[in-house]
Amino acid sequence: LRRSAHASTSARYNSVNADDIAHFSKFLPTSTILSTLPPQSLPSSELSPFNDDWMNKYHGQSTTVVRPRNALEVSEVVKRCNERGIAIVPQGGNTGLVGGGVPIKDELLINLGNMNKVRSFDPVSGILVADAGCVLESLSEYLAPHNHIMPLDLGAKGSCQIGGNVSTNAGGLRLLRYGSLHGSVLGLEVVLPDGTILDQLSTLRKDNTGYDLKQLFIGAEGTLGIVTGVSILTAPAPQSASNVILALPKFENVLPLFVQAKRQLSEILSAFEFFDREVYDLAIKHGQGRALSEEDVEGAECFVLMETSGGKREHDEEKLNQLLETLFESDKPLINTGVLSQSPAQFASMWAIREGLTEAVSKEGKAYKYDISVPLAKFKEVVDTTREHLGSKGLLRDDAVKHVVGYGHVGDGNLHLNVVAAAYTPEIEAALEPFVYELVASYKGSVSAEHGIGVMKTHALHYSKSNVSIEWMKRIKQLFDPKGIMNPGKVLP
Ligand code: FAD
Ligand code: 2HG
Ligand code: ZN
Repeated sequence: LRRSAHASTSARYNSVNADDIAHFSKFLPTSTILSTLPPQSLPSSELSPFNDDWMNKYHGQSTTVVRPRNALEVSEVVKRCNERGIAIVPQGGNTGLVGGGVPIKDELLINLGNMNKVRSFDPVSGILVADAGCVLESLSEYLAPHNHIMPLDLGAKGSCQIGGNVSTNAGGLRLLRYGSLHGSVLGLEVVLPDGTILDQLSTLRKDNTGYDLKQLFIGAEGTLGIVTGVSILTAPAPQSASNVILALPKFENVLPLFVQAKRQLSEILSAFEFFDREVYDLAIKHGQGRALSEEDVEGAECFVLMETSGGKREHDEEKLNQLLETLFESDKPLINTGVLSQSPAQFASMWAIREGLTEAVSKEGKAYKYDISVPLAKFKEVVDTTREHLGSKGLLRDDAVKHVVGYGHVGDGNLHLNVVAAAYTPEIEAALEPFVYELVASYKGSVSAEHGIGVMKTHALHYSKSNVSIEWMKRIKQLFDPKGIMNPGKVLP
């Protein structure tokens, strides 16, 4: 069904041709155009890093990638596409996990990687204005000497771009502390589908002058325009930070532990991440972080990585130690063991386990990823029910489904259910969908907590959005992009 929808969509668009390349060459240096078309005639393998997604699950067939250096160049490219009816895929670091950043067919890829300059930073307000193509980690490095940090962090930080983060409304590991990008993004510069540059690059904390248009582009996944600049409120760097990995005998203890941690740590709790035993074992098997000792993992059904960050080391350590004492001294301890980081290297290594789960899963096999919001109490039930369901279909075999694992952001109610298979097959997909989406809907959850809809979940949008909501989303799309050239086949069914 999805394939035929794509086919009929793509029939509406024109392919990039030699005249288009000649036109782009008038204002783009040759080095910023990559094409399999003449005069360059590159082998298609040179475009694979742009055509294939991070999981190697979705594959486009673009002939051409352009890498403009500023918003004016983006605007000129988009104007041409609008005139000629050429479909566009905006692309950041290509780390997305729902196939939104790669073409479905031969759309023109506009990659933002050459737009990588910080435009301004105000150390008093902490407001940073940067090109959309700045890599998240490079922005963190830029801020470090100014004693500030980005309000978001994720395992893909070394490749993902701030424009991609905004366009997916990425959540990640700091959302518990700093909230969503809908709050921290103060302004955007966007090239609209007709090439107009919408300058909303405000650096104001407060601005109630009518509709807040920028919010529409946060999480729009490139379907309404191309984000070229981002104004974002960064946070003062914490003066002290610690982390601890707690090993739990059973999942049921995660929630009381979370309640206790919030009560005792209050404002210094900055992350509360969960991963089950099976995915921890995969992380260690595939070299993500240093293994905990045998005693520390013995009898553990799952783990919680907790981080504190605050303004005074003695105060923060005292609070964390008190919490650990309470946990160990209780009559019915919620945890088996706790490993408290003792050095910056150990702090980093413990985060590396959590941040490396996605990579570990990918090294183990082909992952079907379900990034869902469900009530915290249901995290384990969702993983177990899915595993049982696959078992009942006879699919729990080494040559089919190898693992069913769960990890995620407890503080945000966001579970990452990962089904790790030997290969992507229609049989496994049919067993998982709509099964998982129906399960999520039965808990009144969301089928996409933070990764977006992309191409993967257009058919599942209705599990989390009413018909009326989808109708108004379509009207908004039509208003901004009447020709439907901006990332077609993504987000909307
Ligand atoms: P891309 O993958 O290039 O694009 C993603 C979408 O945004 C596409 O629809 C694309 O068309 C659009 N887009 C990109 N740039 C622009 C732009 N400038 N203007 C308009 N549209 C644009 N996600 C989370 O939310 N939390 C996590 O903790 C997290 N961890 C991850 C860990 C790993 C190891 C990996 C591989 C991925 C992870 N992700 C996570 C998913 C992904 O990194 C995020 O969605 C990220 O925000 C995507 O940024 P990107 O620059 O790579 O965007
Ligand atoms: C994370 O939290 C990311 O690590 C990726 O959102 C989740 O691998 C996944 O499914
Ligand atoms: Zn996540």
